[in-house]
Amino acid sequence: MAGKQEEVKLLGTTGSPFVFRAILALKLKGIEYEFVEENLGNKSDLLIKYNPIYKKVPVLVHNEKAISESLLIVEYIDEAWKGNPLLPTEPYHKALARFWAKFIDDKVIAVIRKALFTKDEKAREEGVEESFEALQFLENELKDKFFGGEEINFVDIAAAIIAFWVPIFEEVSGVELITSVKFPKLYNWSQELINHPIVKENLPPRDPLLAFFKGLFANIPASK
Ligand SMILES: N[C@@H](CCC(=O)N[C@@H](CS)C(=O)NCC(=O)O)C(=O)O
Ligand SMILES: *[C@@H]1O[C@H](CO)[C@@H](O)[C@H](O)[C@H]1NC(C)=O
Ligand SMILES: *[C@@H]1O[C@H](CO)[C@@H](O)[C@H](O)[C@H]1NC(C)=O
Repeated sequence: MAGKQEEVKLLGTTGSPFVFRAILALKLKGIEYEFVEENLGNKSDLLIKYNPIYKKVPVLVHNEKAISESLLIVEYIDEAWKGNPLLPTEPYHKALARFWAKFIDDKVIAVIRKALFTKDEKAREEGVEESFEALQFLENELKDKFFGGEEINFVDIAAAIIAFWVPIFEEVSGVELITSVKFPKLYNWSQELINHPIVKENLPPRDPLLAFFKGLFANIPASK
C-alpha cells in the first residue's frame, strides 16, 4: 500500500504528547510524511477543515482523508501500512492492548493531572493517591522490556506521555510519582523507552517544554 503516490500529512504541534504518538507510529513504520506545524492560538483553515469537531491536533491526512484522535491514528497507521506491526493480530490480545491504551487516556492521565496541576493541597494528596493506584496497574502489567514485549507496541506508544512528559510535570510541580523505588519496572521501562533510538531521535527538545509547563503551572491559581 505504501508507495510513491502516497500523500501523508501530519497536522501537529511540536511538544504535544498526543501528536508524538502519531509521529512515533509513523517513524516506527518507516512512513514518510510531511509535518504541518499548527499554531493552536491561531488554528489554520486546514485544521478546521480536517478536524471541524474538536479542532485539535494530531490530525493525519492520508491522500486527502483525515483521521483525528491520536490512538485512532496509530491504529489506522498500523492497518494501512503493513510491516512492523504495532497491535497484536490475535483478537483478545488486540482488545487488551486497546484496553490499556484507553486506561491511560481515561484514567492515568486524568489522575496524574489532578496530582501535578493543582496548588490545592487536598486535591493534590487525593490525586497522588489515585495516581499511585492507577500506576500500580501498569507496573503489574509490565512483564518485559516494553508493554509490547521486546518491541515497542501500541501500549508503549500510548504510554510515551508517562515516560517523557510526566517527569517534566513532576519537575515543574515538585511532586514525584514514578520513582525507581515505588515503581521499579515502570521506571526502568520509561528509561528504556526514551532511550530507544527511534523514540530518542524524535522526542521534542526537553528544555522548551519544561519552560512552557513552568509557565502553565505558575498561572494555576494558588487556592482551589
Ligand atoms: N484526545 C485527543 C487529544 C488531543 C489534544 O488534546 N490536543 C491538544 C494539543 S496537546 C490540542 O490540539 N488542543 C487545542 C485545543 O484544545 O483547542 C487525542 O488523543 O488526539
Ligand atoms: C492567523 O493566521 C493567519 C493565516 O496564517 C494570518 O493571516 C493571521 O494574521 C493570523 N492572525 C493572528 C491574530 O495572528
Ligand atoms: C532495565 O532493567 C534491565 C534488567 O534488569 C537492565 O538490564 C537494564 O539495563 C535496565 N535499563 C535501564 C535503562 O535502566
